Amino acid sequence: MSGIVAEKRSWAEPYKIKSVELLRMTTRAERESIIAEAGHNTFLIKSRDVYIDLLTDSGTAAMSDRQWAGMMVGDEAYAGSENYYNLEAAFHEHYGYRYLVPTHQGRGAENILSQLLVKPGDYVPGNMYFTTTRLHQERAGGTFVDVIVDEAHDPNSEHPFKGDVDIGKLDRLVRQVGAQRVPYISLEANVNMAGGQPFSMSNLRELHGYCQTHGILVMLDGTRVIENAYFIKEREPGYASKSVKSILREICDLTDGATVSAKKDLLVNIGGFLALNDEELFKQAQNLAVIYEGLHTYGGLAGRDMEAMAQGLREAVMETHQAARIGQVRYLGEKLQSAGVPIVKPIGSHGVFIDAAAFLPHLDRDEYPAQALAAAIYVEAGIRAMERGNVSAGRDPQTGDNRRPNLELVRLTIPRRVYTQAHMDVTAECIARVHAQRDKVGGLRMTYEPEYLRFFQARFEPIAAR
Ligand code: P61
Repeated sequence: MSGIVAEKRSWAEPYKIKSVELLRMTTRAERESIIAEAGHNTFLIKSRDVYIDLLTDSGTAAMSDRQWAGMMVGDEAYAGSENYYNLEAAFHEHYGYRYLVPTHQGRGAENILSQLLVKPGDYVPGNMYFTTTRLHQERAGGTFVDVIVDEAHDPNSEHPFKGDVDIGKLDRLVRQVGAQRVPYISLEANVNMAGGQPFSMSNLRELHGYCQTHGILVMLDGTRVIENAYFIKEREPGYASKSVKSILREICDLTDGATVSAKKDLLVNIGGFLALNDEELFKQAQNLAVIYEGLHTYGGLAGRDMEAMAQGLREAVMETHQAARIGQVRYLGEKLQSAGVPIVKPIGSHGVFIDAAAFLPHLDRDEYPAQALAAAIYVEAGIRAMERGNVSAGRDPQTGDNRRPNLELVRLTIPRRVYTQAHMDVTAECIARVHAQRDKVGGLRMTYEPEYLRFFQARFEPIAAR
């Protein structure tokens, strides 16, 4: 392919559409009462009331015809399902870890890993927190310590690898508490809370060396590791001619295991797994799996789900898929940038993250600007986004205070293979309209706060008009 078409449409979809799902339009008046009823929390809106659903890229992908065909060869035996062995073969080929424990989704794997490795009083460093990951570490008695590079906390930094670990920060922690109190580092690929930002291979190699010297395991959160591999190919010197498949293997070979939510990279609606290289740990993990997930050859999944996951993995490592996926996100991000909307830079892999603090500078962080902005975007056009700021960060377990993270973001998350370029255009136009009237967006007060992962179920009301 050559010429203008190939240049301008380099991310064109490598598939065509065979089946569609009809959407329902609502009026602004309907949406105003829907958001009030939902306590100004987009997690509490019914899907039928949403036009374009950018809440999450988790479990929302469109499956291919081959994945649907795989669903028909589900072997629903309680033990030893054929689909487990098919998944295991794809897993060995593409990730290369020795042992696989399927789980119902990512947090099932996080629960098992944290229970296995974290003891009360331990510290678990990580390249920024993720909500469920940190909660499982804390419930096992550990304390999470953020060791990501400073640039990750700055929405305007153009650092190409904002997911990198600051080895100096890690070393300070290890010197302070002793390596025996640090069972592993939790290394997330394409760091979600930072805006979908990758780590570099050179940083991983240095981390691997450091951790080997100190007897600390490197546990990957591989939920979006294939997208991270694509960024390495695009951005890191020496990787342009390597395949995404080989970069993925190189990443996994430098880590000791992984927790994965298959609902993202792997193009399925449900599923996850824990990957390990150590045989003893694997046996213990299989044993915990029967308490929390189901037998170790299905881990809470139907046989057909495992078959769809195996096929999803084969499709996820295709470069044409990644080019279209990341290209579409970038298309939306660039449109928003040219409309003057403040977003996290560089544009990440799974969504465009609006800088709500810059968007609504008149609101205090304890008036929840990102929560208020997500609600305003819904009212404007029926587009559902997600708060990723003060509400998501929760409270410090020691002091009970809001953590007030530096990043106060609204995530426009793009499901894989679901929406068209016109949907991206409509989204950008909607956000630009809200931006033009940003002074009118008022703050919120929290009226109900659940104890764990409060952002899912919290309720808010508008603070009286200013
Ligand atoms: C998401 F608002 N992510 O991004 P599970 N690791 C990573 C994830 O992104 C992830 C999990 C582990 C979701 C769903 C979700 O605060 C939230 O399969 C990097 O969801 O159990 C999930 O995987 C957990 C949304 C999760 C949230 C937690 O939309």
